[in-house]
Amino acid sequence: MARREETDQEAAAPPTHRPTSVPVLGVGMVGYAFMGAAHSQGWRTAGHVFDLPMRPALAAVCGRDRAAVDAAAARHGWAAAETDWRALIARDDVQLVDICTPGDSHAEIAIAALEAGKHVLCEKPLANTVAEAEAMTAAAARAAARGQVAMVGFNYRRVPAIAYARQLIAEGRLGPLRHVRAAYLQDWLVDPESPLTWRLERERAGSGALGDLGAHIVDLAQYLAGEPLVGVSAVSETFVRERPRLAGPSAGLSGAADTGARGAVTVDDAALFTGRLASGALASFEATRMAAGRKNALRLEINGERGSLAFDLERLNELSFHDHTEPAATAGFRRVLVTEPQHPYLEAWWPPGHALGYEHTFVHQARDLVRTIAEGTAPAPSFADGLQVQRVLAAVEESAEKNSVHTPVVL
Ligand code: SOE
Repeated sequence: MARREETDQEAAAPPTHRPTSVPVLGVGMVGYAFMGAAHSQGWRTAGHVFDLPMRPALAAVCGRDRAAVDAAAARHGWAAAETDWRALIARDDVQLVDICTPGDSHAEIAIAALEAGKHVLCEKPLANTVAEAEAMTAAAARAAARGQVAMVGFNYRRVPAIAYARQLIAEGRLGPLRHVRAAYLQDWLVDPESPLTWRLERERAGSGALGDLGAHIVDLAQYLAGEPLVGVSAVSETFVRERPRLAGPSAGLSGAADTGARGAVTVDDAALFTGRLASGALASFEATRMAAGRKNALRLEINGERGSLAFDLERLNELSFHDHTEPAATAGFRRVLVTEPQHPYLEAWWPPGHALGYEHTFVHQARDLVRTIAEGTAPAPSFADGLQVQRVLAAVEESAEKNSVHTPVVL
């Protein structure tokens, strides 16, 4: 049941303390920027909302700059701070390594952590190349034989409305699928003077909007459909090809100080691609950081023979459902408010109608990972799932390269 109002007696009773018999799961996190802050909140909160078989402990956070990582530890509630990820992995109070760094360090850190006997959570996309993702997946398979868990952080699977959409599709409420339509639209690069950060350099990020945003919608399309993409065709573009450099930790490779220097953008600003799923269903994708006015607009529509589902991350408590088996006179998309206790994850939160937010997806991710580790079940999404996404991204880039010469429209 959703958390109900306390009775007067309960409110007056002395605070009950959580059982201390639950074993501790020591977490060590590498990176402390946006994703580090979001993951920290998930680790802090999960054990206070869900009854978990292990209690996450924020043992240590790691970052290169001593002053900055000490400040991050204090701000986000980490017990210790390290400046070398190898020292973090070696800590006896760390059983799980959470990787929140740019993609160019995912493989090295994840493989070292797995080989050191730790569980791993790695931010998306899994890696910057298919080869790296393959090596990580092989290391995860070896580690699984030792009882270790490796998960990739596609957190949007843990939006209750998306998890519920997956349930409805798996139950057959849409029937055989015909289309998956996905877009992830942001606009933080519309200004050509937005600085050159690591996300705009291939060596650090692997790709641009494609890996940053496209990875999410590729994972969600395959997760919701329950089947992989088997072919893609793509176009991509870099509209702004150089930008001012920044100094400091978010700077690009050269980290040029305030010299006024400008650097080359070496990744895509936008990628549009179509795909075919294993069943023959068709899919279309848009990933861009140039959609002026769209802040975090991840939109999905799945069309089947018996009905359709639609979702917008900017209205993430809602799921639109059209049941095509209903009489046409009364059929149509209806808005399902996904806040009932029977909806995924909601049993632990608030009464119906008390909406959740973006940060709750990281609490759900922490809950699911702790349960997977305690129960010895297979992680989802696994590194193999992350490798499949990486293979789709590589195919998109290969197609976009070939399609750089479009079939001319004869005027
Ligand atoms: C890009 O700005 C970004 O931070 C992505 O990297 C995250 O994966 C997404 O959840 C929010 O937007």
